[in-house]
Amino acid sequence: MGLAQQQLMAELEDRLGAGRLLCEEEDRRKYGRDETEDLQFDPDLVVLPSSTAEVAAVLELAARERIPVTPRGAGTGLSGGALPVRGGWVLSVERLNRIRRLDRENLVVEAEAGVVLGDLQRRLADEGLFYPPDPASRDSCLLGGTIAENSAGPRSCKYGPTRKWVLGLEAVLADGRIFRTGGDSRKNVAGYDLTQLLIGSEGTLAVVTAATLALRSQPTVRVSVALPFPDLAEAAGAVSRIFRLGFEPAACELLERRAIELVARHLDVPAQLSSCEASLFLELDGNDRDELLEAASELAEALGGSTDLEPIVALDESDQRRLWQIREGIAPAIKAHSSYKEADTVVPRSALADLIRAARRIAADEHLEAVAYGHAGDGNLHVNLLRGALAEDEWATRRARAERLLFEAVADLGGTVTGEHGIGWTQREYLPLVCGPTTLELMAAVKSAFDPAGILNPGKIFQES
Ligand code: LAC
Ligand code: ZN
Repeated sequence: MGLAQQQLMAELEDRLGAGRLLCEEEDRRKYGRDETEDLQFDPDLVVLPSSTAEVAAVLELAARERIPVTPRGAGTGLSGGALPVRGGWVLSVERLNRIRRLDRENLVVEAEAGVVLGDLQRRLADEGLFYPPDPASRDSCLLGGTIAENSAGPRSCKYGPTRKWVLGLEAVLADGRIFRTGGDSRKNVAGYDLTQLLIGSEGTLAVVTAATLALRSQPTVRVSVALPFPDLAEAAGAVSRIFRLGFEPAACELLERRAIELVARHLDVPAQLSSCEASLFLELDGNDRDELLEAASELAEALGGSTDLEPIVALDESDQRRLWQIREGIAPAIKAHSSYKEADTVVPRSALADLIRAARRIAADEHLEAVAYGHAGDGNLHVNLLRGALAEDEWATRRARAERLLFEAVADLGGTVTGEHGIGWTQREYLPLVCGPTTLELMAAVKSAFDPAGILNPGKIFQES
């Protein structure tokens, strides 16, 4: 380490106190990766501030020295958003982990960016309160990361993604200035909506240090239904019908046969699900058990009419958990099975069957396997391209070709190139498929209004930064 670097570390330590800087190789490696395939970019230094003022102090110093800063939650992201691709510092918000205030009367909570999402949700559920965003990583991901990525999961079908639940933010600009957006109000049209602009901005505009969230009361009853289909296109086609018929499921997920086969290597899967071509997993929620049971059987009747495969209706909490563990087990099962590349595709619901056909054709042309599953109610399928036995260079070429063709097909179907995982580092080349040059210019202008020196999470979203 050079003298200048040592002086800078001393200055940082002076501002934050001892034990807040990690520079050992092991730590730098740990903070140099996330859950995105096999990428690794080691930072020069990891900084662990524990308050908004300390985040501001870190950014002030970084700005003065023009050091790139990559904000980080728990590193559960799937598009490389938290990777320090230009080196510099990783700023982890893990120590900003306080729930600052719970306003039970107005159903609002203010929590810091480093609170584990699942911990917050359980704490709220103990009081009958519900904060719906449910990414699969909820037991490890941090609130700040979910805001940066506008995370979502199965229940966004009824409740929408993170952005629907954030009323206000506290954040720090790249130059160290602290600012607030929004507030506790459920309606707010006072000026541009910077809260919504920051949500999903992937840590490129500011470091979010705390958020004010809207809550609602917990539904008291949930029913889960798994519907097996003899044909994948038929399952996909059923999705838009569910909504046209007036059902409002909390979750509506599609799992194709291969996805279930891979999970079945790790978990028990009921026979009718492992023997069918595709399944829809639905969750209905509300406060009236009889009403929900009736809706569940109407749904099964309306959608499963053409097949004699028995639907599974789960009422018991443990039976429901078992079903949803199958769904949540897919991503880890794919990861355990093969190198893969995940495309976070979104299309209008009515085009889901076309999307699946296109994915299969494109993958087959490149001798790859495509496995699709995900949030069908939102038109959002995770299409995983699997490497299988291909050699490294062949895999790289074929994968890249297939991925581009897949996203072109998605754009042609009126969809988009990511529904919840973000553009981050890995998806940059596809953004122009769904944003015209003027839109991209506006986005770049927003970036430079917030961060004119370009030190905050550089290399992300835009291809040429
Ligand atoms: C899921 C993650 C991969 O839906 O988004 O399982
Ligand atoms: Zn997902």
